[in-house]
Amino acid sequence: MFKVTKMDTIKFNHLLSCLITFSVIIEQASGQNCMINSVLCTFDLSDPVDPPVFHDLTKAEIKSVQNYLYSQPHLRLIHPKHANISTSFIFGMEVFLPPKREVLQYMNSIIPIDKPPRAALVTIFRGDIFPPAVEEHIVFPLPWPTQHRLHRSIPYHLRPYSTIEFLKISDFLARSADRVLRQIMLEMFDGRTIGCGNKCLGFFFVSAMGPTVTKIPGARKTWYWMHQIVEFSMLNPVDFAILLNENDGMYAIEKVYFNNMYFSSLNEFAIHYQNPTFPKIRVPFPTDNDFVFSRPQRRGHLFPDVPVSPPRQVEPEGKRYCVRHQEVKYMNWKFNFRLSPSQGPRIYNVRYIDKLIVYELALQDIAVFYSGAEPQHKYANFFDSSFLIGANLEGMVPGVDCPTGATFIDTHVVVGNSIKPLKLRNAFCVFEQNTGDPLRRHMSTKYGYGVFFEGAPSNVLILRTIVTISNYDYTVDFIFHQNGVLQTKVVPTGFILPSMFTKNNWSKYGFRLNNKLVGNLHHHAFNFKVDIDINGQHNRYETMDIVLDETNHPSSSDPFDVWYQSRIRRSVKKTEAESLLKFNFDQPKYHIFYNNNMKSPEGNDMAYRLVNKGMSKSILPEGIGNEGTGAWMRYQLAVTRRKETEPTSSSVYSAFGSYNPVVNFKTFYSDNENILDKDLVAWVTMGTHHIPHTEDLPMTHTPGLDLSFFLSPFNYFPEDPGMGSRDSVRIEPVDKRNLRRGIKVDKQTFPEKMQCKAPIGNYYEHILKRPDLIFEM
Ligand SMILES: *[C@@H]1O[C@H](CO)[C@@H](O)[C@H](O)[C@H]1NC(C)=O
Ligand SMILES: *[C@@H]1O[C@H](CO)[C@@H](O)[C@H](O)[C@H]1NC(C)=O
Ligand SMILES: [Cu+2]
Repeated sequence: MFKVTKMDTIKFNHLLSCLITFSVIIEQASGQNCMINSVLCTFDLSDPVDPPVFHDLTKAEIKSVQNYLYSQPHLRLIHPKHANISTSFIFGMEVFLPPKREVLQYMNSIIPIDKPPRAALVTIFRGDIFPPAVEEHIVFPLPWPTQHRLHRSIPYHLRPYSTIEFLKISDFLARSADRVLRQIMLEMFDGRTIGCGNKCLGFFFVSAMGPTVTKIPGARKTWYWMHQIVEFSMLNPVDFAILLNENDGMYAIEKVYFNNMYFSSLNEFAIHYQNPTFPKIRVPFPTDNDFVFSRPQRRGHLFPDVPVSPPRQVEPEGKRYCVRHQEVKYMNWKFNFRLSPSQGPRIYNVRYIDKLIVYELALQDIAVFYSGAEPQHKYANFFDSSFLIGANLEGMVPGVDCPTGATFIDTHVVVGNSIKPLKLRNAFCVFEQNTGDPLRRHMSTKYGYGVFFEGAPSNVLILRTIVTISNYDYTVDFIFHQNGVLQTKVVPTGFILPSMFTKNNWSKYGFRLNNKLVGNLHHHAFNFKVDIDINGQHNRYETMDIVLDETNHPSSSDPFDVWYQSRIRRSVKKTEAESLLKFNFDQPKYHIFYNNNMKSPEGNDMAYRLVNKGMSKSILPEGIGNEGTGAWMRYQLAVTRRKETEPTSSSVYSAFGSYNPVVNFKTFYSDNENILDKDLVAWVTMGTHHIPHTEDLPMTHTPGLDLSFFLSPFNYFPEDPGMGSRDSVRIEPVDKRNLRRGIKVDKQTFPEKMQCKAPIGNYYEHILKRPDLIFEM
């Protein structure tokens, strides 16, 4: 069907002015392409003039918020180009949603009423005031704001990382190291931090040392760790790190770490280095060529024997879903989605056959807690929202990250040292996919059972983002199944963060991966907010405990003989404390949510069940170090009463922790409120412990690492709503008693009659012409 007609090779300059050859196969097909758009509804991926309630800030809204704020003299805002940490500048902004009550009123009103006004939550760094602070302001109404009010003010030492500060810090570190250690770095690490040509050494942020770690109120210190800058830098560390005190924008080196030794300054390190007994090490600079182990590139035993194209999905009669202003319709499903620049993807107003199931399903934070012998790993407790999960989206590549024919959606954010709203290209993709599995099937060939085959293929709609936080990439999928099941799935990939092999006590923390690396043990954890609304907002959370049942044994001659089986013991949770789940294998149970006033004709509670198939256990003691900042990691499920004042379980202020975190999830449940027949939120935590192994080099592959939780109807429908799928197939004899009269096939769709060509992606052509569409130059 496809012919390789042209092998096109171009070259372009890449960061650090190394030349990279980029080869691409451009496909061309003859004949008519299949329909690209939906046959069922219309697509509109443009920025709307009148955005729906859940829509991200549009480019026009961002600009008008900026114009409004820059005209407020008391904010003393400085253009980000000229800003520094001692001035006032806009760090970021996102849509500030109206209260749920107002949104529901608007959505449920029979007569049309005004849409609740839109507002923006703007984060402003106020280095210009005393004491300095991070201020969050609500700016409203959009699109033409006339007012703003202070939402909260956060101590400046808890501020998240900003490009403006990072640039200054890397410059400070590079200059300091070059001034004192130029010769030493050349000798040991074969490179320089300044004027380095193609042998550059760079510092990467690793471990935040806030008040909870240092036990010093107001502390803001960070370990920066030296790497050889070669593809991929994180796999080329040297065992050298600097602890920087960065509390008030006056940067000071507090400690220097090298090879299991600590020094109080670069000078002290330099003096010790001159001692003939100093344990010098030599790490040659890797040549940046095809043979560098850390460069991910096709190699090894190639397969298949010759290049043959892989299978590809086609949509023979066009798309069966549509996307319009961040709203998706697919089969019986309907939902809105958006990207929080700080916390990442979220979906809202999820409905099945028009009935609300979930008001909000939102990623809250991604944490990675490392272990190691050296300070870089020992204290590396990452809360990725402090790096801005959403604003870090790097865009997805059709044909690899999502199918070629997927619908790609851009969004706009305000970041770093630019005033122009940044377009995040291919931030989301939406596609329908045939998973290749049956959604259901049964084959009955014997007369005694009835003779038939009935089955339906599993076709699902997926809304996907892939967030890249430094070395790791996380695929976040919301998967809509035809039978009313909603799956949320996270899959890690990307690079591990290993340490350099030294004579240190490393073996407790990982395995030696090659002559220079040890892969450090770490724990990935993901938290999601699930604002479940089953038949309204008055919901119960109940567990159905599977417990031992002792019954009598009628067929036994001994009247005291006992027969064991299992039984269901229903346990309605009345308080938040009762809802906290620490998974126990000895206590199997279902977790269900329902409205107690809505019974099915059979008298059952019409419920949805939450199934967490991605559980892991955090073994850290509670409340010590950074654990307390991520209190959500303690439970695989916690159910709390929904409050407008508890919108998220984490915040961009988590990195430096605090004795009193800005958002402390513990306070969500420790007030132990009544949760009986209330508007409930389920906080779901998934995770995985990762012991890196040699096959994590050069990159971590995805199979087996996927973590999912499901929301499944449970006595909610009278029977499986998936029976309505027109994708199903039934085969049966014309006459059940006489096969010779033939069989009949009941089928409504005929993809096998497809005459058209699958749509061809033109992504590679685009980026060949416009390299800036994919890389930051
Ligand atoms: C920060 O910027 C302000 C205004 O441009 C300037 O007056 C000040 O000297 C700068 N401070 C630092 C530490 O660079
Ligand atoms: C290894 O650990 C032991 C005990 O924890 C310590 O005494 C020893 O100095 C360590 N060795 C190195 C090389 O760090
Ligand atoms: Cu990992």
